[in-house]
Amino acid sequence: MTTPSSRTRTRARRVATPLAGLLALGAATALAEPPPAGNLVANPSFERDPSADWSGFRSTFSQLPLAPGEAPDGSSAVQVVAGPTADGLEGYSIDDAVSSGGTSVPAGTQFVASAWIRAQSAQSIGKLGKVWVRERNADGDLIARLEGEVVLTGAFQQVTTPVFTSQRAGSQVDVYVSQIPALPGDAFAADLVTLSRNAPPAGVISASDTSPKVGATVTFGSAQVTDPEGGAVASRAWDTAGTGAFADGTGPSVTRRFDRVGTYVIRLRSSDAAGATSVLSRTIIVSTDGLTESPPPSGGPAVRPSLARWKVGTSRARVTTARFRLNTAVRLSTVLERKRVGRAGYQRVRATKITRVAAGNRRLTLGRKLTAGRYRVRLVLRPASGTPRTVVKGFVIRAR
Ligand SMILES: [Ca+2]
Ligand SMILES: [Ca+2]
Repeated sequence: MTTPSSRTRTRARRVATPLAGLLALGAATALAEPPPAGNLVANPSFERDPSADWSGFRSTFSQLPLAPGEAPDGSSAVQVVAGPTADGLEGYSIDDAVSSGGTSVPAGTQFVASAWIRAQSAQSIGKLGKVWVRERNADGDLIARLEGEVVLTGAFQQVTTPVFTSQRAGSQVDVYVSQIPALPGDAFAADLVTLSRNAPPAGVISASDTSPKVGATVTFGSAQVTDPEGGAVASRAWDTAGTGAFADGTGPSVTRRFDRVGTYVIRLRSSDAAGATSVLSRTIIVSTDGLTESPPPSGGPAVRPSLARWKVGTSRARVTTARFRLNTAVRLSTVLERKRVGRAGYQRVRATKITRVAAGNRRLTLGRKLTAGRYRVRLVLRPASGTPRTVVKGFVIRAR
């Protein structure tokens, strides 16, 4: 059977003869409220030909002109007729032809959908009319969905979903209106379909020192973390200790002192007034000489390679290696430099060409039997998509 994730979208086809005279439907309806500000649905009220903006699932559909005052909004609705494969499980529906809610939606984004719906065939009365918010991945596979439902009568009724919160980053979110269960010959009419979105706070955590040395105290701020809808950020919780407990402060900024060399991830969980919640993070590398990573891109793509457990060490055989864990496959190149003794600047020791490196635990040989001195290694990480990143780390080879 066809699952919702693999729905075949059929182009709208004008029904040659509307279901005229099937029954005396169309009781007068109170006019709907105006569409909510920010309704994301194109052609939500079917005042123009729906074929460009809507597609059918096991159905055909057409614009339905209505008498003055009969349509909840304007002078037309849409008539959706069950096709031969409409059944009791998925019924039949009219779907937005493009994902109204977006094709790269952040996790934690809230959606509410609504529609006005009535039976348009005698045998549809008493069955369920539904409006859905649906989240799918980029391949179209279903992640989650949520419906509001009403028992169909001959009069338009408004049906609204509960608040749906998107589960994964990068999803596509759409809206559709269906009737379940269904048999061929069923029909419903719908009008004023709305989908509104409330995204969680987004932005960049600021750091008072992006290249801290051991012993530095760094202030992290949320001034650049704002709500996309323009509302206030209602709550904040910081995790500067890396415990995941978000128990390190609730103010606009926090401070942390770094007493050891290492890679630290600072997290900020923030919510808007409606409860849409995001977790943003910032990686800080603390070194002995203040060398550190390139700053995170402001508003850039989500995909960015990151390193964890980034260490440089020298074995007894005096092989100097860098060990780290990569969160994504990258093309990697390195440059090793040694500080000039008694002079400013560094001198290149060796460089590697670009190689493909898989995600996971990695170990790189930087050099063998390096002479004593102060070094730095620069890693340039280029993910398949997203922003390249440069990470620089200093280390010291002591005289034996
Ligand atoms: Ca309308
Ligand atoms: Ca918001």
